[in-house]
Order: sequence, then C-alpha cells, then structure tokens
Amino acid sequence: MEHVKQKGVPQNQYTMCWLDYKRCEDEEYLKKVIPFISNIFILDNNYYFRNAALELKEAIKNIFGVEPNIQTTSYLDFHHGTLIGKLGNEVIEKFLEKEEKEQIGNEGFLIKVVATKTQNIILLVAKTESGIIYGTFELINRLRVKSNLSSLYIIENPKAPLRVINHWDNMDGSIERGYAGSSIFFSNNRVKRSLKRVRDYARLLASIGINGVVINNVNVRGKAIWLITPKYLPELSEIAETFRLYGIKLYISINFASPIYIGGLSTADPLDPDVFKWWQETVKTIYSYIPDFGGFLVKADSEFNPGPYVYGRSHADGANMLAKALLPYGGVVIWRAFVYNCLQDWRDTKTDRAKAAYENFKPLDGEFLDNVVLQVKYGPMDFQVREPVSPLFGGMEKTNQMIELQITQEYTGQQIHLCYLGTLWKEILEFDTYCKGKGSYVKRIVDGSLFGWKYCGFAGVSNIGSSINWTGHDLAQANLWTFGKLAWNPDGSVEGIAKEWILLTFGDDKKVVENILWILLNSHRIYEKYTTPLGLGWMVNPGHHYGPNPEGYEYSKWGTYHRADTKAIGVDRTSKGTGYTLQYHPHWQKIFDDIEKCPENLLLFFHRVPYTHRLKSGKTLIQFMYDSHFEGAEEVDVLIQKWEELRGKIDEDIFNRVSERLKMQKEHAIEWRDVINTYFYRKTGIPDEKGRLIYP
Ligand code: GCW
Repeated sequence: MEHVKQKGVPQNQYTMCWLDYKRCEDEEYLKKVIPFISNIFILDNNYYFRNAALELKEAIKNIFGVEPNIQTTSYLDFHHGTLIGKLGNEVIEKFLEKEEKEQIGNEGFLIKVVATKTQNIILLVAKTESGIIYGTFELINRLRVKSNLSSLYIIENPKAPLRVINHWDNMDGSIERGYAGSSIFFSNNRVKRSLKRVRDYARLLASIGINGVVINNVNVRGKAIWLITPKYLPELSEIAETFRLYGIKLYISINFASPIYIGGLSTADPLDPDVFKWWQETVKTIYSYIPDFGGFLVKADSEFNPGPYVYGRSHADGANMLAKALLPYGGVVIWRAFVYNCLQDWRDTKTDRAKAAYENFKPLDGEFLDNVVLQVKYGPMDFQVREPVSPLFGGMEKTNQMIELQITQEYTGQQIHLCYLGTLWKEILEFDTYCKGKGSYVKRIVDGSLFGWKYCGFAGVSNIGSSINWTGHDLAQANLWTFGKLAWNPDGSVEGIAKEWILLTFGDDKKVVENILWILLNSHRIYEKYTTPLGLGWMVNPGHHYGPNPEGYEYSKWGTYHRADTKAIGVDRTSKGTGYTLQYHPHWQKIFDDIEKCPENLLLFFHRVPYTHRLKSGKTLIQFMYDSHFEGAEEVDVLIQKWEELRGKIDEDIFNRVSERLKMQKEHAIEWRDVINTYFYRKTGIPDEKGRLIYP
C-alpha cells in the first residue's frame, strides 16, 4: 500500500490553525472587555515589545472589531488598557506584590487584571522578551475563549528549559518522513527567499511555548553539510532573526565528518587538535552571523552517518569536542542516542536492537560536559504505536537528557489516519522509572527537576510542511499543539490541552467540542487496535512505512523482528531472554520479566507468547488479535459518524478534507485488519471463535 500524496495546493495559501482569529459574536463580552483592550501601553519600547503589541492589536481587531491604540509615549493613561512591561519597570512594579514578582521565571509571565471604579487594566509582565511573547499569545487565547476578566490571574513558567522542534527537512525541499507537503525552509537546494511562512510558523510555535527549532534533517548529506558555512549563513541569519522575534532559537543538524567535507582535513577524529580547531573556527563564524545560535543537533554513528566510532573514540569524546567549541558562546550540543547496529543478520537471535541505546550510552554517564544534552527517543526502538519507555530515562543521572517524540506520524498513519498522540505521550511522561525511588517520573527527569539539570527538555520531530493546513490532516494540528503544551507543562491534563485546542480552532459549540474531543482521545487506541497491538510493532511496509506487511522487516538487517512461527510470536526480552529487562530499575525488571504481571499492551514486546496463551480477560492471544483487528476497524466508523454529525458546524473546507481522510482511514484500516488476521490465521490455522470472515 502506497502512502497517498496530498493533492497540490497553492503554496502561498494556508490557514493559521489555532491562530485563525474569528469574530466574537458575544456583545455582552465585548462590552466588558472593551475598556481593557482599547489601549495597549508598551513600557519597554523595543523591537520585541512592539512586535508583541502588534500581535495583540491584530488579534483584538480581528476578534472584537476594535482597533486599540498602541502607546509608547511618555503620556500614559493608566485607567484603561493593557500594560505590557518588564519586571523592574517602575510603573509595572507598583501593581505587583513581592511574592508574585519572585514567581516569574526567565521565560515565564504574569497576567493580572486590575479592575476598580476608575481603572480597567490588564497587566502583562515578564522578565524577558520571550516571556512577553508567550504571555501575549496566552492573553489573546484567554480573550478568545471569553475568560472572565474579573478573575483572570495567571502566572506561568515553562517546566522544561529546552522545547525544541526537529525538522527533518532536506535542502531540495523534501522532508524525510514528512506528510504535509514540502519544506517551508528550503527548495532547490537553497534557503527559500520569502520568509513570510516562516514568520507565521514562528507565531504558531511561540503560541505554544516552543523556544528552539532545528531546521534541517539529522541525516546531513550533500549541500546541507555546508549550512554551517558563509555560503548559507547570511540566509540562516535571516531565519534566525525571524524566529528570534518570537523567542525561538535556531539550531542546525551537522555532519560529524564536516572537517573532511568542508575543511579538507584528512580526519574528523574528535581528539585531533586540527579537527577541534576547525570546529572552533566554524563555531566562531556561525556566531558572527547568529549571535544567539542555539547549537548543534548530531546524529552520529547511526544509520550510515559518520561519528566518533569511526576513529575508535567514544560518543563522549565526540560530543565534548563540539561542546567545548560552543561553550564560550553559550551553545549546546544535542547528541542523539539513536545508535544501534542497522546491519544486523536476522539469523542472529542474540543481538537485540532494543538494548542498543542503553549499551552505547550508559557506560558514558558522567563523562559528558555540562552543555551536552543526550536526546533519547521515547522508546528503545523507533516511535512505534506502543513501546516501553526507554530505560535510559532514569538510567543516567549525570547526563542531561531530552526526550524525543515524533509528532510526524511515520508509524502512526502518516497523517492519513487520525492518530492523536497526546494520550500516548502523557502515559510516557507519567511513567515512574523508580530511579530515585517512587515518584521518579519521566516528566520530572526531562524537565530537569529530578536531577537538577540545567539543559534538558523536549524534542519533537515536526509534522508540518507547506500544505494548506500545515499538517496534511487538519486534526493532526492537535499533535503539534499538544507537543508544545506538554513541553511547557508536562503536568497538564491531555483532556484539557485537547479541549483548549478545539475551542481555539473550532469554537465552543457544545457538540463540536464533545465530538472532536472524543475523536482525539480515542484515536490512538483505535489505531493501535487495528494495526499492531500488544507491543508488537513493525508490521509495516519497508521503506515508506505505510500500510500492513507482517513480515516486511522479518528478514532484513534492521533488527526489528517478531519471529512469528506457527506456535508463538514475540521476542523474549526478559532476563532469561535477551536480557533487555535488566536495563530497568528492579521494580520494573520484575514486572516486565513476569508474563502475568507485564502490562498487557506490551506483552509481545517483552515476551514470546504461544497463540493459545490466555490473557487476563480469559481470551487466547490469537482470539485477542482477531477481536482487536475486527473491533479496531469497526471503531473507525465511530470516528466517521462523530465527524459526520458536525457537518454544517465546521468550516466546509476543513470538514471535507477531514472527511476525505477518514474515508481513506477506513479503507486502510480494513486492509490492516484483513492482512494481519489472514497472516495469523495462515500461521496458526486457528479459526476465529466468532466465525467472522478471515480470508484464508
Ligand atoms: O525512524 C527512523 C526513520 C528515519 C530517521 C531515523 C532517525 C531521520 O525511519 O527516517 O532518519 O529514524 O530518527 O534518525
């Protein structure tokens, strides 16, 4: 089954997702807010504050149909309007208590309303320009959902310091694992000339609290190797400037062998003084163009990318060398832990790819410099619909870590299938590693609070491209939104986050909110049911990874086998099997080792299980497989029906686009159901107890 390409749409046309401001029809509310928004006072008159004020002005104009004055003069009428200012500003400080000032962190903000007989003021206060822009979007959103101003009081600080989007964009304009059109940054091996769309993208990202963007693919090949040179740096500095206005730093993925490709050196050995010197010079040049450059993202010794292993050096040697070059400028090295043998022999049952990241990195704990962050995929394999949480979380106390989540739906339906990922991500973040006793949640590890790290956080592989709605599937916008919101505050409830997205994107019609919320919150569960439940994973077509192919990867070199035969399926990863479970804290080791205690949705990840094995429900494994696939494909009808009920209540274009994709989802879910069921039936010869049609 081939992935279906999005039909061509004009590149200059696009929606603004949750920032498409619609007119507020509620006259009562309008009356109440007018005094608070008719003036915008900027108390720190600079480029960034003016930009924030213009954002607010534009929003107010669109939402309430009134055009506020922006005032930066010394005469200020403090009776009516919104005051935007920094902590430390005398005027602002008069309105604040000591304790509330102390609560505002570096990127945080405070929104407070002063409403008396003579004053109607909204205060927006932050310590930094970033805080102001985040606060501006929060205020706009509060106004859009008609928050009660008399009780509006918000102090917000992001929990994690790094909240970064990773683009796998190539310079020819294609996007590796991209399902929403071409790159908004590159085309024809050049940086795109117009940055209008980049600016709108920056607005979207700032509105969800993102503070970093890596604009090029981690597989750095061809022209992209040269992005760190003056050949491209002038253009990159313009992109950086566009993002800077919205509190976002630019990062670049690099090729570890750049000193050879660009510098003409004979080696890229991280311990070679000439190599280090070359990187120092390169970094110096980058900062001369981009003074607040974020740093490098590195995929080394992974899937044919060069790295320190080529020279017999460790990943700490490699990362630290780059970190030393970046340190004087405040840059960081984000080093990926996705290192495994991608040339495995399927006959080899001893090697277990799931163990690779831990085996490569655990021994290096404590060896990385402070400005190195290890970026770890959420699971030990590769963004499957369900995997256990990587044992590296909680496994390396002395190493900064970021969690890598895949917003783009490589293995979760490629934005043809609706698969809201917030529910899965939340489960991952709430996983208790036990590494420092009970309560050692993944979210506390990656937000830095458990081990007191300075650099750590969230990386999300982008799902956007130049399609009309940015994400191919309109409802996949919710995944980008949710990534940002969870990175800002992983304690947030997914229901709340999804609901806010619906309110801002589709309005507050009760049925609309209710149905879309149901659709989102149930979509991952449904997708999992008709594809690869029980932690099985991988049964996709090789290469493009769309559609079912039960043995697509069974005899390949990638190390992703389920080893099904006529009696049993799954890999024994217990301490008696490949030993993968030994990488976890003893608490989990015992649970995962025990087929009776192992969470059932991960059963086949950890155990090799006979088809006749009875699950907790009393069903046999094979019957569960059949039921899951029949039910999953059936439940897509519920998604369709709930969407259909919204006809006429939603913008027609969006409604039709989503309907079209739901239709494809249904067809492709049936394909999954039939291929997988037939596969198991042919392997086992065991019929479905309920006698449903399985193609022999
Ligand atoms: O999942 C695999 C993808 C590759 C990707 C790689 C990675 C960018 O299939 O396309 O390469 O992971 O994460 O590096």
